[in-house]
Formats: sequence, structure tokens, C-alpha cells
Amino acid sequence: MNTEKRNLVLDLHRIGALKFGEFKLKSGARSPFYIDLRSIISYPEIIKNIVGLLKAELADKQFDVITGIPYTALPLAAQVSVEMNVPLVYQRKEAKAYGTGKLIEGHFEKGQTCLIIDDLITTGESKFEAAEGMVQAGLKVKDFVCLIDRSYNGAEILKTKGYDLQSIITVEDMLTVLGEEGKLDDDLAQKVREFVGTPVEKPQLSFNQRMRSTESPMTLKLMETMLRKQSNLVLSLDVEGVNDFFDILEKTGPEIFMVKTHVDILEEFRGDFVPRLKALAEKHDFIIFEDRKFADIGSTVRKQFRSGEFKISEWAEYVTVHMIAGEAILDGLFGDLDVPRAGFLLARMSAKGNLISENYTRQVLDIGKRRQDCVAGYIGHGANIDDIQRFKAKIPQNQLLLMPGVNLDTKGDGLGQQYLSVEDAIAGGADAIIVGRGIVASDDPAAQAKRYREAAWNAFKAKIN
Ligand code: S5P
Repeated sequence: MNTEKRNLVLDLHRIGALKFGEFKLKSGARSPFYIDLRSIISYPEIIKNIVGLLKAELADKQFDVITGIPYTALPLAAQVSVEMNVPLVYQRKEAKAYGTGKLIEGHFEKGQTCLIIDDLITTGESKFEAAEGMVQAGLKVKDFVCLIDRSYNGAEILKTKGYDLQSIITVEDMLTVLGEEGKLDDDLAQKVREFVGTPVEKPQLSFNQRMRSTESPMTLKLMETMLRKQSNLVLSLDVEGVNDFFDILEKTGPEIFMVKTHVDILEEFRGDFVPRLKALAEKHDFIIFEDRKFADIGSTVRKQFRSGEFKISEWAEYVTVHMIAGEAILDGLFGDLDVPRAGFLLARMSAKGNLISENYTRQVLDIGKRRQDCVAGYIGHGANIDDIQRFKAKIPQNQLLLMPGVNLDTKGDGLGQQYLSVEDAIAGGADAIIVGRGIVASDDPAAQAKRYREAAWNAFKAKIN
């Protein structure tokens, strides 16, 4: 490690930007060290050193504009921009509500490459969000440079989306320098090593532990049914004919723990539809889930859910909800209802080119986490196992992830649907799979339902044990 890096570690320690001891993190976890670089702007000598280190790191990289993730890294990027004569841009925290409404400030041309500087990397999440904003604005992103890498495997995580990460110093560098200078004892250094060596994801709970930590009776009901039926297969029964509907459901009922309907697809919705459906659900012990994908203001969805021809709230215990209209949709749907009902929020979709962003997904999960009273879990999908795992790590373990877009025999349907295999879906972290045409469009739905149930349940069982 060169003198500049050693000096940086010592300076950060001296000004209290690096602290060791016991600290409570936002997540509630305890950490033996704490890094907060916000105050460095008040130390011009330290900034000068950092800018020199950044410039050396950037020397061999190709980029047209540069940015720093606000707040801490933005002044660093500004200084680098001046000294390297590269234009600076930056991303607003919120899009402007008036005027141009733009998210990125500064002049650039579409197709140019933007290098992103940040102060720290822990999970990589804020890096993905920053890159996404730049990409949406038409810039390309390839390289990230962070001052301190305090992650377990940040570079690997960024690589899952094709980004390269360089860091100026690592936690190990800090421990070495401070140890050598007699500013940190070996025990504490060892604690820090152990802490950083633990992946940032929470320890995976067993399914029983997850059930014990679930306070919502509606989520618990799903988990209990899965265990009782030894199935994590949801049948998506999107057929037009009522006879076909009941014929397939009678045959596949023993294999599934839940049926997902699109009631508006049915050619006719006769008066006996609901009693017949409920009778079959009782006979085969499965749950009824209407994939209505509500998306309007609270007062409208309330009527759509409770009134009209279908009176969905009377027979579907679970429904899907888009969060585009904000949290009040949950009050519209589930407030003042005299039967227990819950929603699955669409956090990600399987459809090619869908407009859901990382940022949107995060906000959906934030709301869902707060509203466990009426949110049993999420609908989600992903490009590959790593991508799904990253997404799943953000979902509270006492809620469920249901994954549609699963098919064992084909990759797509020519209309934008993208399929994952059962194994990838479960390995990524799906608690249950939603299968439609893989079962429904076959000549032998009962045999296919058995095939999907066995594949999904065996993979799930191996994982939860
Ligand atoms: O992102 C999504 C969300 C849902 S709920 N992608 C989906 O495919 N779905 C639903 O899952 C879709 O509406 C359909 O009912 C089912 C998938 O059917 P399949 O025939 O493609 O398996």
C-alpha cells in the first residue's frame, strides 16, 4: 500500500470518520466498526489526497463524463472533474416537480460513458440505483470507483450486471495500517474481519423459523397450506371455458396449494361459479387467489374489489396489486373489510421490456414491509439466479415470494413472456412458483401438475432443510 493510502486511513481515523467499538446499524444489527465519510469535506488536505488517489485510479479508464453519488461523493467527483478536465453530471435525489422534470443535471450526449464515484460500497444497492438513473438518461455505465470497499463481495455483485468496481482501500487495508500504527488491537481487528466476512444478507431462516416470525395470519395460512399439501405450486388457470376450468382444476387440485384465477377471462361467469370453486378448494385443500392486478386510486379499487359482477372480495382470499398509485391502494382494498384478505404486490414482472425499475421495486418492498397486516408477499422475477437472490435478500423472511414465468419446456411465448426453469426460480429464492401454460396447455394437466409440484417442492425442501 502506498504512502497516500496509508495517510488516508490514518487521517480518516484521526477525524473520526472511521470508528471501532460497537455500533447499532440501521438494520438493527451490531457492527464492530463504523464508517461515515460525510465530514471529510471540511478537511481540504484529506480531499486533496483522495482526489490524487482517485485520479491515479481513473488514469487507465475510458469515460466521457463523471459523477459522484450524492452527497458524500459528489464534491469528490466535482474536484476530479476539474482536475482531469472531464465534464461532471449528477443525479438529483428527486426528479424536479416543475420545469423540465429532469433527473440528471449537466450537459452530456446520449451514448456517452459515465464513470461513477462513491464513497463506500456495502451491498451494491445504491450503485445499481445510480447506474439505472444514468442509463435511463441515455448514458452508458461501466466503471465504479469507491473510496472504501467494506463489502463482503461487492465487486462480484456489481459484476452480475456487467459493472466493474475498483476501490481505493479495503477494510483489510484499514486494519493493517491501524494495527501497525498501534491504533487498533488484534481482538477488535479480528472482530471486524469476522463481521465483514459475514455476507451482508441476513442468515437464512428455516421455513419453521420463518413461520414463527410471521405475525400476519394471512401469510401464515399460506405457509401452513404449503406444508400441509407438501406443495409450493400455484396453478395459473387462464382458460376461457368454464367446463375446462373445472375439469383441469379437479384433476390438478391434489398437486397445488393455491389456484390463481383471471376471472375476467372466463366466457361466462354463472351464478354457480363461486360455490363450485369454493367446493373444489375445500375438497382438495387449496387457496383461491385472483390475479386482478388492481392499480387505481383507493376509492375505485374498493368498488372493483367488492362490487360489480364478480364481487372478488367474497371469494378470493388473495389478490395481486400494482403499487403505481401509492400506498393508499392498500387501504382502499383491505380497509373496512369484514373478511380476512391480503395482497401480493407486483415488485418485478416477467414480461420482457417491462418498465419496473430497481428503484420502484425497492419502494414497493418498503411499503410491503410496513404493511404486513395486508401484504402476504410479492410477485417477482429475475434474469438469473444471482439477480433473483439479490432481490430476494431484500424481502422480509416472514413474507413470501411467488414467481410466475416458470416453464420447464420453453423460454418464452412470442408475446414477451420470459420463462425461468423451476430449479433456477427456487435456487434464486422463490418460495412458490406460478405455472400456467406449462400445465394448462398440455394434454395431461394432472401429470404436468405432478411434474411441476415434484420439481418445485423437492428443490424447495432441499433448500429449507
Ligand atoms: O410478472 C408477471 C406477473 C404475473 S401475475 N408475469 C406473469 O406471467 N404473471 C401471471 O402469471 C400471468 O398473468 C399469467 O396468469 C401467469 C403466467 O402464465 P404462464 O402461462 O406464462 O405460465
